[in-house]
Amino acid sequence: MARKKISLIGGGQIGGVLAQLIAQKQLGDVVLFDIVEDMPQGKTLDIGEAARVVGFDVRVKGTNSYKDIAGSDLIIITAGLPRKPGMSRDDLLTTNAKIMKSVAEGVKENAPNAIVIIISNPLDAMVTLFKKITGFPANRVLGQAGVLDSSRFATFIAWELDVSAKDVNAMVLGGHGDTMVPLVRYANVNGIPAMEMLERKYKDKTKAEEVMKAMVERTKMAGGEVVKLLKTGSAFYSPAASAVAMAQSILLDEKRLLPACAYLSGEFGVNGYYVGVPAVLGANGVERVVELSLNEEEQTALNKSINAVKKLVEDMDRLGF
Ligand code: TXD
Repeated sequence: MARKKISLIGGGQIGGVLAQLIAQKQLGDVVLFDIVEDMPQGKTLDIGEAARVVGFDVRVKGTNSYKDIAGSDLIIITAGLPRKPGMSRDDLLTTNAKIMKSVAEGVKENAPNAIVIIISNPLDAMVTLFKKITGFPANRVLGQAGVLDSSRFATFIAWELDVSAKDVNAMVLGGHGDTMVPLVRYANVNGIPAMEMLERKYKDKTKAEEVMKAMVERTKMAGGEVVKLLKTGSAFYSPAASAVAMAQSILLDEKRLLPACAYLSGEFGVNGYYVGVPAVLGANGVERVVELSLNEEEQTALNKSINAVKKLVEDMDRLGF
């Protein structure tokens, strides 16, 4: 079987880690594209020279030409500026929409059959714009946010309960912004509700609720927490790892059920918008969106998040994108 080809548009912090992880996992040959001359070539040379010591056979190539992405099975886009301290993701809209426009045109012309995962912020708007410019079918255009937001939530729960993060399942739905919706009621440790374990730990329902609330708030602000510490950019190790989990599910047709920024055609009562929802990811990209029952409080929070996404998309339309 021929190797898969994965192109990464944007060779910055996340792009570099993506290239390294994909090579180490041997998911396929990697092309790292950036507009900065020599930088992607330098990074991929460095990553590639570890082939012997790590033990991988896939090839990793850096480029400044879109022609090199031809024939890609999968493309991951990180092109765009990251946040600086004090900025919200939405503050990046104008700058990154311009960048996304040129990227979408480059991808449409050179790799029209690829499945595309977008990471650039503001995420929900960038996915919407990419889909609009390329006209690619909805199943082949998706965004990464929920896997990371959910990993953050699950990891905080694992640290708090002193259990392996591998046994914690916790999902975050909605847009990739401050209105995201961590689903407390569904959070569990190998099936045991996380709230039940917290109540046993503290022997006090109110205290358990306070601790959970703090973890929910930390999850919502987790991106900003990292930005504040790094000062020069935003999180990149965990976003890259999250996109690789999605890429692997698609490339190996694992059909994992992961929260993804997916196009809704009536699911969750939403039509024609990209929102973070549970989705089955396989060889056809987003193979289906999975609905789940929400109580009134959860539905209200999700509606609020969906409205924030709609407003962002309207702002983008008004700016002429
Ligand atoms: O979970 C998520 N979705 C995210 C998203 C989590 C963290 C950060 N997230 C966003 O990803 C972040 O807000 C940014 O919008 C992107 C990329 O973050 P990264 O940390 O990798 O940013 P860098 O290091 O600045 O890299 C961006 C690269 C840089 O090398 C630029 O030269 C390049 O993008 N760039 C371009 N590449 C191709 N084409 C064009 N036009 C272009 N313009 C800039």
